[in-house]
Amino acid sequence: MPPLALVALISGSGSNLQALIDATIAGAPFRIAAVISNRADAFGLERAQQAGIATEILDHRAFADRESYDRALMTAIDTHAPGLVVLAGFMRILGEAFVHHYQGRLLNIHPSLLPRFKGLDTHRHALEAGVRVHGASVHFVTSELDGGPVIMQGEVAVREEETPETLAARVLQREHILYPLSVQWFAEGRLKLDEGKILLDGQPLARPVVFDYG
Ligand code: NHR
Ligand code: GAR
Repeated sequence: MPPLALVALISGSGSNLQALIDATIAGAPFRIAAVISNRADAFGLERAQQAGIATEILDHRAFADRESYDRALMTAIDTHAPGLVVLAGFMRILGEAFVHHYQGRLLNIHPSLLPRFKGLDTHRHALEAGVRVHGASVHFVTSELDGGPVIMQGEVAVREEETPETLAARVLQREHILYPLSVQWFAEGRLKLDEGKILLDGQPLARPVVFDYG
């Protein structure tokens, strides 16, 4: 079986992209066909070029509305005929038509233990809420923002004198384990979305697979 082709969407540093690149170098059963960024200055573009991966910049500001941006993004992605699209620190909300087009083959990694702390600035919100445990989640994307079914989570214990920055750094380390593993399971055909529910190895997933910090 040829390895699964995926397209990664990024906006920034691309450290999650790097974790995926490193997994492919280590023999994971997928390949990154292209990296698309909505920002020309995203460092992840350099990571991709370094790895010999095709890159494209698609600046949302050049489009009249969200629908036309989403359409251009779909066209750019589908050139590569990917079996999976991953959001890797991608910062633009995607519309209904986009999400529907990639239904069951669109993943996101979000820096919180969903359903808590959807949206942006999650580490600050987690500290303000006084939680003892924080983390990251990999989920299938649906049109409900950060609301799609969760596959996998990695927990991080919140320490004394934590700042959003120190917390973000430790959550990011967990992300770099979670995302390549989720993509590997998908590539192996172990992970599927079936009528809005996750199947792992053909069985409904009652709750996310959690990697705790203990
Ligand atoms: N699209 C859909 N339909 N569903 C999801 O679950 C999505 C999505 C697009 C991106 C990532 C998400 C995250 O992990 C994601 C999940 C951006 C925003 C946002 O508010 C919110 C959540 C996420 C990504 N973006 C602003 C917007 O107007 C722009 C913010 C900026 O550019 O800095 O699109 O957290
Ligand atoms: C990661 O923490 C990712 O979960 C988060 O941004 C960071 C990107 O880091 N994503 C979002 O907040 C999406 N709204 P990276 O560019 O180094 O992978």
